[in-house]
Formats: sequence, structure tokens, C-alpha cells
Amino acid sequence: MMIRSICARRATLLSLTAAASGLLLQTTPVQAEESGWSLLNMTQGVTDMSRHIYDLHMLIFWVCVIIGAVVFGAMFWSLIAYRKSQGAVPDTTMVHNTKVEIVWTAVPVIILIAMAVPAARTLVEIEDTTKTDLTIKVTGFQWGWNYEYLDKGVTFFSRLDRKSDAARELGSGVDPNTVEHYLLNVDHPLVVPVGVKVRLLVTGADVIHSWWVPALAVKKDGIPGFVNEAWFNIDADKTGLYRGQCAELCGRDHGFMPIVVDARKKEDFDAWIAEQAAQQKQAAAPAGTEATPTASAPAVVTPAAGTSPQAESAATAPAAAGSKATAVTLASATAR
Ligand SMILES: [Cu+2]
Repeated sequence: MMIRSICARRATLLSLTAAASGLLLQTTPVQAEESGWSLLNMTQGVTDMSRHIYDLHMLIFWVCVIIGAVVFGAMFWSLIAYRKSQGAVPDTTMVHNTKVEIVWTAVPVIILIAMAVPAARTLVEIEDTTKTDLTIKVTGFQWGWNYEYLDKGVTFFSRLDRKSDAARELGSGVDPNTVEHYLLNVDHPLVVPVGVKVRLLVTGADVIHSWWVPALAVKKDGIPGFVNEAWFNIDADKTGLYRGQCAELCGRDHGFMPIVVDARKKEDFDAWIAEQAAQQKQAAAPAGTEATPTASAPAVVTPAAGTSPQAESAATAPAAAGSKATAVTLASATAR
């Protein structure tokens, strides 16, 4: 346990300082479904990037395991084999021995530099937000998310689904075990295409949040006044739902702002975005023009500048069948 925590700390430190490898350790990607022991490990995810991060993580992990085994092995062997009761006499030539000092400084430095190579390479890849085909602005607020498909005319709020929301109330009488994906479901998932490099611009409307979806290997802070970038490109054959949560303690309901990404085929996504754009355009039309929202329309709200987005969201989301969708003019609330 101790070895593990030391290793974990060391691995984090190393990846942060962009450490890396000439150490010829290779991990074989496990293709099996995640279950049992593999649940203790990080996910391999559904993108090339997530697999690269997983491989880096395993590489550093095994380096740490080997270092731990060698160091603790030597330590315990010395303690046992050279104990006083066996007549061992201290070897004082080791104290302030220049050769030894040089060796035990140089060896860790070489290991660190070797680990820095793959870590730096992966970090550069993570930061490469060029050549993206779709940009989505993600704004965290207390306590939900707003997604804005830039240049597509589509924006909506995404918040905890109503069933989870009802069940979480004290004395609700609802057994959370009966709620599917309890606290991990939202009313309107973020819909994205597979096989497309999607760029996220992450920010915060009030306090710091963090948009985290493990399967996509994206965990990016949404900080008010700042725009952070992230990207993902989901494997073309990996359509489906991917879940995540806010990963920054952001207030009372921090635990109740999950994320759901709905990865669809490119053509399905194109059809969806066209439909949403048409609906929102119609809803935004001047008074007198009838809007005809459908039950599938995302919750669209109109927080006036200065008003609290969550209050608006709570009051108006989700858009029920027959209700009149309102135009989204979030820009005033979140624009910098
Ligand atoms: Cu948050």
C-alpha cells in the first residue's frame, strides 16, 4: 500500500513535470471488458488519446513497481541478513562515500529523464487542439452545464435528470436503487459525432468547475474569466453514452451535476444538429411567429444578463411537450 501510494505520487509528479522513457517496458492493452480487478485501474477509454494516456500510466506504474521492489527488497534483505544478532558490523566506508553519492544521484536522474520522454510526448498530444472539426463551448454553472455549438446556432442546458433529482431529496420516499443511473443521468446529453475531432472550450459562469469524462480522457477546469481548451476524437465504432461528473468541488450541489456524452454516427449527428438549429431558430423568431417545439427539444432558457442560470434552468428545464421553447441568449450571461 505504501509502495503504491509512493509510486502514485511519484507518477503524478513525473507526468506533471513532463518526465519519460527509454525504459523498454511495454504494456499490452487489455481488450477485455472492464470488470473485477480492472475496475481498480483507470479506464482505457474510447479514444486514441485515452489509450495513450492509459499506456503512459501503465508504463510509469510498472517503473514504480520495479523501483519499489528493488528498493524495499534491498532494504529488507539488508535488515534481515545483516542484523546485529548475526554479528554484523557496520560498514562505515559507505558514509560520505563520493562514488556512492554520485551513483545514487545519477541513477534516479537518468530514470526521471527516461520517463520524461513519453510523458512530454503525451502532454503535447493532449494540448494539440489544432485541426478540429467541431467546437463546443462548455460552461459550468452551479449546478449544471451549458453547451453551445459554436457557429451552429445550437445551445442548451444540461442538468441532473428529474428522477435522480427527486430521489435525492431528503424524505422523497424514492429508493435511489430503483433509479437508473442514479445521479449519473442528465436531461439533455451533449451530443457529439464519432470519428470527428471535437474541440471543447471550457469555462465557468460562477465558480470553478471541471468537465470530466473518463472514457474520453478529458478533465478540464472551467474557470470564470478563462477559456480552457480540450479535445477528443471518439473511435468511429464507439457510439453510445459516456458518463462523467463535475470534478471540482463547486458548492453545495457539486455532486449533482453529472455529464452525459451521447456519441452518434456523423450522419445522425448532422441530422440532430440541423433539427436543433431549426427549432432554436424558430423559437428565437420575433413575437408573432409561432414556434413549434417538440418533446425532444432540449431545455432552452433565456437567462437575462445578471440572473442566476441555475434558477432559470430549474424553472424552465426540461422543455415539456407543448411548451414554448424560448430563445437562448446565454451570450450575455457567459460572454467575456
Ligand atoms: Cu461543478
